This record gives sequence, C-alpha cells and structure tokens, in this order.
Amino acid sequence: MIHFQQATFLKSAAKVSQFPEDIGSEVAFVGRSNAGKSSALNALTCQKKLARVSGTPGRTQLINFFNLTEEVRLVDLPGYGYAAVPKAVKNAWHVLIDKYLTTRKSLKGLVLLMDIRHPLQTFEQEVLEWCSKSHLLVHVLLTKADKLSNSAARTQLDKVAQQMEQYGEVASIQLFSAIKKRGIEELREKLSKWLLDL
Ligand SMILES: Nc1nc2c(ncn2[C@@H]2O[C@H](COP(=O)(O)OP(=O)(O)OP(=O)(O)O)[C@@H](O)[C@H]2O)c(=O)[nH]1
Ligand SMILES: [Mg+2]
Repeated sequence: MIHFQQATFLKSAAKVSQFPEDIGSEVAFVGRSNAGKSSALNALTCQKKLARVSGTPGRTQLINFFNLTEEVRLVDLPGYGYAAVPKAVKNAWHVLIDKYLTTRKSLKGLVLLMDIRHPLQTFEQEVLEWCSKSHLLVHVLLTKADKLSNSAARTQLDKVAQQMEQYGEVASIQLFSAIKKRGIEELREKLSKWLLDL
C-alpha cells in the first residue's frame, strides 16, 4: 500500500544536476498549462497546498519532486505551452523535459492530464506517440469532468479511449475531477501498481 497522504515536498529542479538521486520509483504528471496537474496532485494526496494551484497558467516552471517514501516519488512537470511564455522559455521546457523523460531510470510511468473539453490535441498526441514508441506506461486523466454532465463525460471517455487504441497497451484512461474528488481511488490504484511494480 502506498500512503499518498504522506507526500512531502522534496525539491524543485531547473536543470538535470538538480534532480534528486535516480533511485527507487517515481511517476510524473504532465500536461499543458492549466490542465489541472497541481490540482490533481493535491487531490491525490489530500493536501490543499502541496503543489501550488494558480489561476495564472504557466507559473509552475520547474520540475517539482515530492516524496511518498524515501524511494518513491511523485513529480509535477512544468505545464506545457502557455502562450504568453517567450520562445526561449518554451525551448528550455522542451530541453529539460526531454532530458527528464529520456534519462530518468526511476520513472515508471506518466500521468497525462487533458481537459475533458478539448482532449488529444497535438501535444497530447505527441506524448502518447512517444510513450508508445518508448514502451513507457501512460495513464490519461480527462480532467475537469465536472464541467460536463455525467452522460456527456462518459461519451467523451469512450470516444477518447477509442482514439487512443492506436497507442497500444501502454496507454490507459479515466475520468477525473479534483473539485468533485472524482476518480481519485482509481488513480491511486493505478499509481500503486506502477510504483510498487505489481
Ligand atoms: N472545474 C474544475 N476546475 C479545475 C479542476 N482542476 C483544476 N481546475 C482549475 O483549473 C485551473 C488550473 O489548475 P492547476 O491545477 O493549477 O493546473 P496546472 O496544470 O497545474 O497548471 P500549470 O501549473 O500552470 O501548468 C485552476 O483555476 C483550477 O482551479 C477540476 O477538477 N474541475
Ligand atoms: Mg501546476
């Protein structure tokens, strides 16, 4: 059993040399800016301010590492693609995330968050494509599910799940709402399997 409530902030990294030691296991949350990464981390860990939630998109520019135990971590990757961010910063995002994804041995899988109202845009397709090619597990959260009716959310889930079949067995998907606390147990089960190598 993993006790997600035990999460504590470990450190922020702006470059590879600042990453914590690459031992044990970790899962990383990735998504475009404003997709709900920080909110999902807070909901998952039952903490209000673990990962900062901001109304101003793009504020989380660093990779934030959180400890669950000494050798198990959650990672909040900086939001992708906030329009007001200068090109140089966007390039830096790509370089840092690329390095993280391609070198991190303890990375067991990615949680890819996308707003249920506009899923599977180019960025999300690229992440899924990359995971598929690299055999990295990826679990999609359709976030802000509370913005749709229950039946509309279900319909959207089925539609996106079908579109994701092309990425093969590495990919899975669920509905999520940080506000309504929906999908938290399902997410915990998935992450526990990954982190404990079950
Ligand atoms: N309705 C609704 N709004 C949400 C939900 N989750 C997050 N939000 C809102 O969406 C906005 C962005 O949420 P964050 O959790 O900060 O998103 P993020 O992906 O961490 O954003 P960056 O750190 O900028 O990359 C905030 O205004 C949240 O309150 C949800 O489940 N439902
Ligand atoms: Mg954030």
